[in-house]
Amino acid sequence: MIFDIAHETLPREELEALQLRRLKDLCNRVYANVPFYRRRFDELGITPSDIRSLKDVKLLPFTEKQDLRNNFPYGLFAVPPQNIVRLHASSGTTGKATVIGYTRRDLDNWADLMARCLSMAGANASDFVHVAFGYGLFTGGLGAHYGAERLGATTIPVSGGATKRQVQLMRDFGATVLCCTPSYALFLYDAGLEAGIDIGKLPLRIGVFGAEPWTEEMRADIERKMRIDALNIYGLSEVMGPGVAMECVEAKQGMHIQEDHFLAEIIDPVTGEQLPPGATGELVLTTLTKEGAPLLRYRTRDITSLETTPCRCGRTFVRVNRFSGRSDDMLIIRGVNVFPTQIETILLEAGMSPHYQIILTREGTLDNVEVQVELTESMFSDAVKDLQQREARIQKTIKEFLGVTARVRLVEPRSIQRFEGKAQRVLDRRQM
Ligand code: DLL
Repeated sequence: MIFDIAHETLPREELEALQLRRLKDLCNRVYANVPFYRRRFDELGITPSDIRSLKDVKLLPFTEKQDLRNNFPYGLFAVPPQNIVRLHASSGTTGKATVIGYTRRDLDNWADLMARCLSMAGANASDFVHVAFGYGLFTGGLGAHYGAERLGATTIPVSGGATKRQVQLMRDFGATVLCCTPSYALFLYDAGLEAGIDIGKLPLRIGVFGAEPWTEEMRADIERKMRIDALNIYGLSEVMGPGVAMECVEAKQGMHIQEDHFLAEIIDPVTGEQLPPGATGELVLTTLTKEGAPLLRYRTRDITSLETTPCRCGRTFVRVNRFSGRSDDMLIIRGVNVFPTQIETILLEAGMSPHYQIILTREGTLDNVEVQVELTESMFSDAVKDLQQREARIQKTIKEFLGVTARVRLVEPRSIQRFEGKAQRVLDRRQM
């Protein structure tokens, strides 16, 4: 079923007319209300009235994660505080996270868009939706939650953690839709088997999985083990949260971008030039309808291409293909975003040497992180007990500030390889 047939099947011409109307309105709003954007427009010598066609989007300035950090916390909001009814933030709590504010209308649109996504996956009002994305500042849990409610489904707000209990709840409550990261889905499956519950034999029929990269092979594995349709969902906190794009169950070939709310471009990540249809590059998104924290040409850093051929599901929205990577060094560890520099900051604040390496491995279905850091000469002579305490302290700080459990290992001075050029801080040995 198509949840919002009027919008999701709009003929291209009408869709583009709607996008242009919304883009013009957006430019007027940010020019009038966000000094940051007004300055950018002025610097580029443009005004909102220069946007006459969708092609003119090229004239507009990009927005980057750093711009949100520089304007932390509320500098890019376009409405007064009394109109903001919710905040979310991306991980990275060492002071400068990225903070997003939603008006009532933003939340309403988000719920609609997530309801569309669940419906694209084949869910309906009779479903029992088990939401195992984290609830909190992360957008996954609450995003899926309000979408499931909007769809009219029975929503089960479980959040993450307590894995064995989750499987029991899935069995007892008769979950038919599971929302979580793909790696967690596999973890749930294994935990179920250990507890004597085979998820493949439960009524579960749909998985809505995202927030981290995964592969076609992983999809096949999940679908075979759990006997479900496993669909890919995309989003990012800065742009809204989950629901920016979603795969349809009919084709399972790329995620439809909700183009009536988001204008998508693919650019060359080095030159910033727009690339022709079908080319691979960085996805750039403009939030056409957001009121609280609208963004012009947000650089997602996600590398992909757009698929414009008609889809058999009947939706007219273009699709993004599976992401092949990122154009920055952000790591996604069990669905949590981490920049190596955040770990570095913690190490340095703990008085450690600046020589460290982050090693990622995959044990079974889950990511493991080890942070190796060199002791300074003076620490090297410390008692073993002191060193262990130091390791434990750093581990705790990483968990507290970044939300990931890392194993910290202090190693001998000068034992980590030195590099002549750019240091290779991350060894990603995960094989997906
Ligand atoms: O991960 C929002 C989300 C929640 C999406 C639940 C889907 C489901 P952030 O924490 O801001 O937001 O991380 C956004 O995660 O730029 C991508 O690099 C990555 N990502 C999200 N979905 C996918 C996906 C949420 N389906 C960043 N495939 C994005 C690959 C994904 N990468």
